[in-house]
Amino acid sequence: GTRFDDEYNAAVDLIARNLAAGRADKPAFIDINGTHTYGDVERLSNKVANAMTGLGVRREQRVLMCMLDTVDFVAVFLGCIKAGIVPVPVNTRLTAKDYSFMLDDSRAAALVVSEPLYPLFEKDIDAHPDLEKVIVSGADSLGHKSLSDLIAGASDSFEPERTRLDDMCFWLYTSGTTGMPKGAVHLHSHLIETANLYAKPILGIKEDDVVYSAAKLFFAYGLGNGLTFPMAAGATAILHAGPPDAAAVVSILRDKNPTIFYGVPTLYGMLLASGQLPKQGEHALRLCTSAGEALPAELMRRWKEATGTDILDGIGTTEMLHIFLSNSADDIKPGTTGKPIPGYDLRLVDEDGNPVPAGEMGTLEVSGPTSAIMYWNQREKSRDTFRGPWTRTGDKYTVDADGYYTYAGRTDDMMKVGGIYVSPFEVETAVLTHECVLEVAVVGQPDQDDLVKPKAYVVLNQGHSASDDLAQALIDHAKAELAAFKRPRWIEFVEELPKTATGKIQRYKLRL
Ligand code: 3SK
Repeated sequence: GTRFDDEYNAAVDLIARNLAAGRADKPAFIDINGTHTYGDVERLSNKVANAMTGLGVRREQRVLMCMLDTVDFVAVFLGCIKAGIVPVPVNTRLTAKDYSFMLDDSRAAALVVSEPLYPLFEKDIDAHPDLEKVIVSGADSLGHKSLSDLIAGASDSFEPERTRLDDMCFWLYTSGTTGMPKGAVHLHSHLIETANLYAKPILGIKEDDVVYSAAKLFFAYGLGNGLTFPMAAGATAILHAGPPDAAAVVSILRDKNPTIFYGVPTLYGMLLASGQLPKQGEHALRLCTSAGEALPAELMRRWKEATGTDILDGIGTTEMLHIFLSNSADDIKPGTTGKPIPGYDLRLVDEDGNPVPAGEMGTLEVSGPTSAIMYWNQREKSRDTFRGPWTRTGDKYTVDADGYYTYAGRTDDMMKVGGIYVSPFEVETAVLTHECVLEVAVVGQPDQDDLVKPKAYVVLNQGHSASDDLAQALIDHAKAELAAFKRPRWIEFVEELPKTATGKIQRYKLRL
């Protein structure tokens, strides 16, 4: 076919640059199964590309990936991209209902799922008309195709699909205030752009870095941290398949010697509370990053005191793929999100979309080369977010005379819990199905570390009275309906909820 000037394949680039630099035998990823070199990543991703195309998955079709952080994730993500297939990594902590929606919304032709997560798909696996192949990664393939068998049987050389810079490359789902998640569509050019604009200049990532991201690869934040950035620089990434609890993270920091650690504020709080953090001299860290929600200045100070390292707080979005506003190593202002990263333009606008006067609070809009092009099959929501060159974040900010941005909440009712968006409506729906509940409103409330968690204000049905046992029963009930991190942490029983004349709940009156 015709050769285009803008021919480019993101997976080919991320691997080939390392092979060309003589890094075929250099460790690229270290996971539960050992060390995988850049040469291994080339071969594994070629095998996945051959296996997928051999199964009949075609260019531009979607492959839903519900996978733990191991080299299999890397091989499937990059292998699909090499073949022009569109991987859609999804959060591994969601419910069967969420996955069912994503399979239908994406019309995925194949699903690759890590064995421990398969039960969440099992019940209605045959109910998705477009889903033709199910591939299980793990020791037991549970009656489906096994990723390791497919890999073992496939050739390790592959002629990549001739994609272009502006071709659809991968999607990432993001939650909305109402309704179900939206698939943000990203292009081949976006991955390397995030490395060039953020990781190289702001983190100064280099070949001799060893990175560890507690944020998993399925998050936009984790994908850049643990895959794009180390590969763009020829560095080494540690992948941990299990939950990033304090014990696991502490042992990685102590034993695996990462030089860059990427976390979220909730985790920094947990690590500090553990009392087990390695002191300076007991770890190899040179830099840490935080995103997901604003990092309280006090946590930053305590981390520096405990470990001797700085945390660079920044903000990105799934839509922009990675961080566009950040503190940097030589310019940290605690309690702020820092300054715009060169290559991105930022502005604060009012409700009509007009820039606000200097010093006033406004909604943050970003312009830059990594913006998703749309939400799949969501014209109205796409038009509302992707406004010409500007992408609307929904976050409110102020900027001071020196150019530092400070987070000031959301324009909608969304909360960030442990770095992930949670819709109050979804939590309310889960509480409301309890027989004792008449009405409920959920808002974010700061915990002891000043980090937001859901709190439910509940009006009880007649005949039921408030008690601690009932509060716990409501939390347990919601937890059974929701992904666990979305459960309310506190219940407050009230006589009535504040409402407008037309009956709309005024959540802002409940926020402290
Ligand atoms: O939550 C963030 O700040 C973030 C950072 C990088 C990439 C994606 C996101 C949502």
